[in-house]
Formats: sequence, C-alpha cells, structure tokens
Amino acid sequence: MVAPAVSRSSRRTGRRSSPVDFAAVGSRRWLAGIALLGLAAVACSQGSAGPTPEPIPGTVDHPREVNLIASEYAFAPSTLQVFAGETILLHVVNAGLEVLEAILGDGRVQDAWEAAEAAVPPPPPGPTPVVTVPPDVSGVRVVVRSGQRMDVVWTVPQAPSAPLVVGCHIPGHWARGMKILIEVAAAQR
Ligand SMILES: [Cu+2]
Repeated sequence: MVAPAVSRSSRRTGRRSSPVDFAAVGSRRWLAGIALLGLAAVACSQGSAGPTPEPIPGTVDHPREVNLIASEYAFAPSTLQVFAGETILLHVVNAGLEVLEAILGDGRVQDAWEAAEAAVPPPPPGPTPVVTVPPDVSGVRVVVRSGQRMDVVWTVPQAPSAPLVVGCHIPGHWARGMKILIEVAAAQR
C-alpha cells in the first residue's frame, strides 16, 4: 500500500524539477511559483492523513511487508521488529557495493553459516550456491547483489527457543558487526 504512494510522489518530484525553464520565462515566474506551491500542498495533504496506523501482524494470506536495508557492514533498521507467529514478506535491499546477505536464525544457524562461508576458497568474492549447511541449522538465507532487492516470505516462530538474529557471513562481515537482533513481540489479539 505504501509503495505506490511513494512512487507517485517521486514522479511528482520529477515533474517539479523544471524551475530553470520557468525562471527563463521571467514574467511568468510567479505563476510557476504558485503552481509549484499547489503541487506541494497536494503532497503535504497526502502525507498528513491521520495518525500512523498500528502495524497489523501478517498472515500467510496477507504477509506484513518489512524492509531491511543492507550495506557495508550494517543493517537498517538496527533491530528487526516482528510479531510472534506472524508471516512477513521481507524485502532485503542491498544499498552497498558488495554482494551481501541476510541470514535469519538463532546462534547455531549463524555459527553454521560463518563456518561454511569461511571454509570456501578463496575467501572473497563471497557466497556461491556451493555454500551449504545442514538443513537443521540452515535458517533463512537471502543473498543480494549491489543495488538489488530480494524478497522472502518468513513465518516467525511462536516461541523462539533462542534469540533470533539477522547476520551476514560474507567473510569478514560478521566480525565487522554486520548483525542485528530480531525482536519478537507478542501479537495483539
Ligand atoms: Cu555483509
């Protein structure tokens, strides 16, 4: 729902990027200014429509969309906030230059991937399909190239037995702190 609104407003911003042409007209400059104010007013009224709605836990039929931005060597936001038992559609965007990944799982999952990727010769340029770990510690893995986005559907455990983490195990990245906690909140009824 949010994404189309954003793209509409960015298109509008694109149309507004012609003040240089208006300025050349001279006497019509103030008219152009009024037109720009009108566009700005529309944009503002769209952006201030009531209070921010509470997030609704996602379901299998309607996963909640969650954005995660990866770069060297961090994730944004600094914690991934989810509801227990909900299903999310996670958009992982690589805003960095290297191949990056997001691995969702507990400490055993993170350790398994760290060991598996460190063992692949040569260390860079990062993960390939030949990197695998045993299924019971595979977690969820999303590998994203620079400038790209990968989506994954994930159902959050009802009661995780250990703290859940998002980590990147491109060699050296985990050690540089490329990891965040997954905060699992109780879903409201
Ligand atoms: Cu990384």
